[in-house]
Amino acid sequence: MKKARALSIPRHLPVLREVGMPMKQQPEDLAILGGRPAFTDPLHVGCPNIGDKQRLFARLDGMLERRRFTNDGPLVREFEERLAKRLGVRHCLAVCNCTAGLEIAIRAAGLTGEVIVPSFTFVATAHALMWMGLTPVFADVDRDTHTLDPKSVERLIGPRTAGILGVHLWGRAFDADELSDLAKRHGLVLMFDAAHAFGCTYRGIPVGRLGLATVFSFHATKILNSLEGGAITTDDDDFAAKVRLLRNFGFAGYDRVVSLGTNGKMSEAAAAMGLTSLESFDDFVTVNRRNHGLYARALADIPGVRLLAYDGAEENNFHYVVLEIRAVQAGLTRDQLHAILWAENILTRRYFYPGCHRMEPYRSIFPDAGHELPATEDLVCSVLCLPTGAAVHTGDIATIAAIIRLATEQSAEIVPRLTATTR
Ligand code: T4K
Repeated sequence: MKKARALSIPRHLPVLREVGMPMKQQPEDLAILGGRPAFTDPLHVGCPNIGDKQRLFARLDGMLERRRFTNDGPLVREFEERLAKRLGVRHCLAVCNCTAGLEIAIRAAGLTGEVIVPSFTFVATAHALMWMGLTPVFADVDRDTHTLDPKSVERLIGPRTAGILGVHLWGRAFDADELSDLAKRHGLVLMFDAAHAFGCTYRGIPVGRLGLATVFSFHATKILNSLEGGAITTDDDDFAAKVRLLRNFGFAGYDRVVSLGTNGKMSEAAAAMGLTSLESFDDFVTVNRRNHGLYARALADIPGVRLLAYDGAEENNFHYVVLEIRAVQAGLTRDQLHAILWAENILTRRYFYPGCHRMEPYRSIFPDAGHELPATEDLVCSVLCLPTGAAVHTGDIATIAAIIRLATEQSAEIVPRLTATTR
């Protein structure tokens, strides 16, 4: 029988669990009001998952023995092959990070003019377009799913529109059929930023097989990580050939440069980590699913606190635990809860506040973009991501949920005592 590999789980020392201190029960227990922080070490959103260290060391040892560190080495090729097989795509091209991957994919697709993209995403999605000389045009997202709203996209299509760059935010694959129809009807290129979505499906189809191309991130904070890294997947042979040239300075042979290019290559050390991470991927999903389920049960009946659910009919990686905080029902704002949790060393993140359209250079270029983005404007002020992954213990989740419950149930007493900046 195959021996199950142990997950390498870094040890946090949550004060409550380690010293048997009772759960926080009254406002004075909160660190923000003078109590002792619940955790001695910070709990992060995005603490890296680590697979089997011995397998990683063996791969790095082989790399050193071969003295092949980069430029399409054997570990990168093995990583690409395994990823392509898992995703069921013809081509998977590893790159140094997702942002460079997006830039390369955008150039390989020959896009010019405007590309429609959500504002509710990590700024890299918009920056990649701008960096390539394109204009990102910000569409709104669906309030429930947080992914592109096709109706908003359609309203923005104009004579300069060349493509749509959808984002599988939080690993949730969205209505790609409707976007695909829209793209076909208007002759637009459809591509996806799947930085969050490795291992997820849409109608049973793995993310990575939709549109002309999909770009993944294997950054340290992602469920599958290669320290820094990413990959471009496509079923289009010509597109793949272009990407291959573009990521390696346009070299088609030792001395033959046939196009413009950049350095978008993945290193062998990154591929060693990526392969090791891939071997533990299913374990990581198991841990994330467990964590998500624990949060869901612990937070279920708290008014004004909604945990974003994953579609049970699809495969999900459960990598982001996303809350929406509704101040009227919860009794406190997202930012107040954020401040309360940070004081406890629970380093929640306000992804993706304040929205790309409110960041530079977009804010100066499109000062009025917010008027067309009501759902985005609402979500950037209500979404809060909680820590998860292999570094988070089940007891940690109980502690975090208990603090959220205390903060909301006793908000009437707590909120007036918060400092002016927090309020
Ligand atoms: N598209 C989308 C939709 C994305 O979300 C991203 C990246 C991209 C494109 C671009 O992908 P890459 O080019 O990065 O491959 C983090 C990540 O840096 C970023 O990759 C990710 N999205 C984004 C959602 O999260 P920050 O600014 O939050 O990073 P940082 O340094 O604050 O890290 C988050 C937390 O993780 C920290 O509080 C501590 C912890 N951490 C982080 C690192 C790097 C660790 O514990 N260990 C570590 O090694 O952006």
